[in-house]
Amino acid sequence: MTDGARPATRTGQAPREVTTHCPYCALQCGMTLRQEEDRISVLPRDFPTNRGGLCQKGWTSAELLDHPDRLTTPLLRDPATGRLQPASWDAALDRIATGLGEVQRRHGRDAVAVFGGGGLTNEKAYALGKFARVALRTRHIDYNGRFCMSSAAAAGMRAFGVDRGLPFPLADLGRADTLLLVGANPAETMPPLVRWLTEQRQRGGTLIVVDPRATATARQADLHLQPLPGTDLAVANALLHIALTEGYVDGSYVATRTSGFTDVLRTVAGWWPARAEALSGVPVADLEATARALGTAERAIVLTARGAEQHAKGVDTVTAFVNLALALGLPGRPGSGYGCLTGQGNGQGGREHGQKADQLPGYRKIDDPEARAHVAEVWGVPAHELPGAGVPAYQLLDSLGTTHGPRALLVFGSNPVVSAPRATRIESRLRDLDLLVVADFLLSETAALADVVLPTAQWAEEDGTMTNLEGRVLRRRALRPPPTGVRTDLAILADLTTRLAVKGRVPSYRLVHSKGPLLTSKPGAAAGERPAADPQAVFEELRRASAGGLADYAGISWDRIDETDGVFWPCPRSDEPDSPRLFADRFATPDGLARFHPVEHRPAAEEICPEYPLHFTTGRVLAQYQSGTQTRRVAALRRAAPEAFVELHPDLAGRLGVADGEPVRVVSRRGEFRAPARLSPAIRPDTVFAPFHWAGAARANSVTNDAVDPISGMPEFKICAVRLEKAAQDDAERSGVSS
Ligand SMILES: Nc1nc2c(c(=O)[nH]1)N[C@H]1C(S)=C(S)[C@@H](COP(=O)(O)OP(=O)(O)OC[C@H]3O[C@@H](n4cnc5c(=O)[nH]c(N)nc54)[C@H](O)[C@@H]3O)O[C@H]1N2
Ligand SMILES: Nc1nc2c(c(=O)[nH]1)N[C@H]1C(S)=C(S)[C@@H](COP(=O)(O)OP(=O)(O)OC[C@H]3O[C@@H](n4cnc5c(=O)[nH]c(N)nc54)[C@H](O)[C@@H]3O)O[C@H]1N2
Ligand code: SF4
Ligand SMILES: [Mo]
Repeated sequence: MTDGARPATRTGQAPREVTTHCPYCALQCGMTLRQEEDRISVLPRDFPTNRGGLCQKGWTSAELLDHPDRLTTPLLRDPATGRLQPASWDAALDRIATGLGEVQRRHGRDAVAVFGGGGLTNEKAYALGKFARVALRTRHIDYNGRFCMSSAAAAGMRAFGVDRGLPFPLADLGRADTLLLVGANPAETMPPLVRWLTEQRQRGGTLIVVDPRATATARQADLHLQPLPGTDLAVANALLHIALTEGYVDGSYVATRTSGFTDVLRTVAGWWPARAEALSGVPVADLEATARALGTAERAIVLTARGAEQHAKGVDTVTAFVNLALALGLPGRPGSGYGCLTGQGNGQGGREHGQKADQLPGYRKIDDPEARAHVAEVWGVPAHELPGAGVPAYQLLDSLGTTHGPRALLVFGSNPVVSAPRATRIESRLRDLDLLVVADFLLSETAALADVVLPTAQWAEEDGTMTNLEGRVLRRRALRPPPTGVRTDLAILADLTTRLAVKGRVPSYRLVHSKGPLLTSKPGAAAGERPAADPQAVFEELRRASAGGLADYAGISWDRIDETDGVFWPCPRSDEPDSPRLFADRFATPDGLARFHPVEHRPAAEEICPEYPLHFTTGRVLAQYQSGTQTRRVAALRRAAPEAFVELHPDLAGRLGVADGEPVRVVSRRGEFRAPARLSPAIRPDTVFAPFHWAGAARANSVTNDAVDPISGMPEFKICAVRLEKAAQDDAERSGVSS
């Protein structure tokens, strides 16, 4: 094994205490990490978003650093036994370079694909996109952000010309007179954010939550609308209908700051409140109260999250809420606006720097000749050699190993075996690959299928930047170097590029370029001499690549971030202020006007029927994170949320003869999973809910639908048709309890 595991950032003694941010969600709570002897502790830190608050995941985040399950050596699948065996870095990198070379020689460049994650730092997201396009020269790169943010991103782009989750600082929530949360459960998904909701209500504001379940968030609301999953679009159109008839529309704002309102008038005219009530189950009186609370407020904010977005009509649903916000004159008005609650740690930055199939750094479009020329210049390659657009995540995963799809895949920062929709199918696609490479610090369910597993550094072991849900660029700081045998993702990309070059896959001019660090240093350079593995050097290149783009980071430096509480993009110049609030004077569209788009309700991709008579929806619990690879291994979190469950209403349970805690089987056209029933009056009686954090027989994604939004490619995680059976029953008896 070489000792090149050390990242270039490892200079001198690692600090004993660093100010940094939580590794998990997009709130990116400020924390201090302290190392005393062998003990690493997490201390809360006063930061503008969390004000000293942390959730249980944040408090326990350091536990994984020295966890016994931690990967500390590469693993290679032994062809004789079929088992993963420890191997040297040289052997692992050689196996990958040879394998990628073979696949590309036989099937062409696009036969290799890259899958990234919204948890990667900006530097890694950028390097990964560049690695795909410059070193592998494949068009196939996409990432798990498609599952997360893409519908709100697409809706924001088409309405405002830019996609920044919150176009205002989070603290604005605390001062809103009316706050509408649609399909968001921050009490579990971003607990420290609740302080802003509490402040809002203490100031006399009105909180309205739209969720099919009376969640911990909805229980704090003044008004809870409990629609059937998948009917938010109709609810939004009805709210705009009421706003029109009751005179809440801001005519002068609509006239001077927007275009396209007349087309929207036509569609919402048909959405009289009783029609929306019949479809969604939300009483007319509640719709009217909501429209009134928004329409009469001085400061009103509308926020969406995954409940509204993870649908095959997610873009149109978000657009309907954006239309409502625009008609009321909210975006750009001080203290008001529309925003989306970004989810993953770097969900925002991860979607700006080139991990998306159709995108280049700075949120540039890969099919835009000017964008290509700019980025090619920074990268030192001819623009015509940059590949074109690939395909969105689900389409990519579903094509793997097939006659028309990639035959090799590299995964950085995602666990699709648990988190992809219709996961049984995706798992089998992954098994069909000629070569699966996974970089992770734990053996995730996806890594367990890999031919090569590369042990990578954790968040506290490398520097970098993250962009939080407000578009605020933050510094993540290393407390200590990675353990022996472990390399950072950037070092892995640099080392892989070198191997590819040695194997003759990458012409050397791409490797050594005078304009700054490319992916690696010269082939054969001494271990540790990897400018491309230095995150700050990568950030400097990212600044140049993003300059002039929508997400312009050119004026942001690590020093500037250090001197402030983070820097909001766009920030084109280092000597000018950043942009905490957008849209005060104009939108990012060519004419500066926000655009209305008429949108119509349509049914879910899969509707209930006698065989599958229940609506199934999915989401999160406080103590587990995403595919659970990390949090299922933390003792305190396992105690708090030990296993999957199926939430159902006592009336439904009564009809099915299911008792609380009894194991049930949830069955859809695509598969089934099992978990104990959890009876709760908080859910609609026609709907069943399960969290998606567990694997194997308890994997909720074995049943979810893989229908995707036609614009964003986001899967319909939030609704499909299922039936429920007692799991104890014999297969032969199954059908009896299904309605
Ligand atoms: N504890 C924890 N926190 C997390 C995460 C985690 O895994 N665990 N993940 C992070 C990430 S990546 C993300 S994206 C965010 C997600 O944050 P949220 O969007 O808050 O989380 P979800 O639980 O997926 O969905 C929110 C709510 O949508 C509701 N819902 C389901 N179907 C519908 C529908 O059709 N309409 C409406 N209006 N609501 C519906 C669900 O009942 C659920 O309460 O959380 C982040 N924070
Ligand atoms: N049914 C259902 N399914 C869903 C959702 C839902 O609401 N319902 N939500 C979707 C959403 S919003 C999301 S965001 C996805 C998330 O689902 P995934 O994409 O699976 O996300 P994670 O579980 O965070 O996976 C991250 C993996 O990368 C590793 N990792 C973490 N940081 C790094 C790093 O810096 N480098 C490397 N190399 N590895 C790292 C972790 O150990 C973990 O194994 O799930 C989606 N799936
Ligand atoms: S809310 Fe999110 S960022 Fe804050 S401590 Fe919890 S997981 Fe970490
Ligand atoms: Mo997400």
